[in-house]
Amino acid sequence: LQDGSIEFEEFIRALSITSRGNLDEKLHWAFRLYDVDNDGFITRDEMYNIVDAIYQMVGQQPQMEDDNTPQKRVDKIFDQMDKNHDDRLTLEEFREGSKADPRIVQALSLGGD
Ligand SMILES: [Ca+2]
Ligand SMILES: [Ca+2]
Repeated sequence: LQDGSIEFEEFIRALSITSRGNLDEKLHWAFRLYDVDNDGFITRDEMYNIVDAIYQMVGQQPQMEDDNTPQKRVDKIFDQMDKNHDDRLTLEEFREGSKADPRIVQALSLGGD
């Protein structure tokens, strides 16, 4: 049984795929990556798993400053993206939210071509 986390290699492969294509394609890939159980919604837990994995992958230790922990980052992303406040993101919310704020794209490690 999966615990909601994904294999590290699978994650790297997915990220390298997202490094190609236009932003729409990247966002679609990212959405599917974050939607671990494939139910069409990204929950806070699902996003936290990925953001936490990114932190570990880049060797970045969570800082003592509140804004820079994976949990705070996820909360911030949800505050901005989850327009109807149901604690889950649709592809539409994810896509619109990402386009509205380039810093989110960066936070999701999709930017920086
Ligand atoms: Ca899901
Ligand atoms: Ca929502």
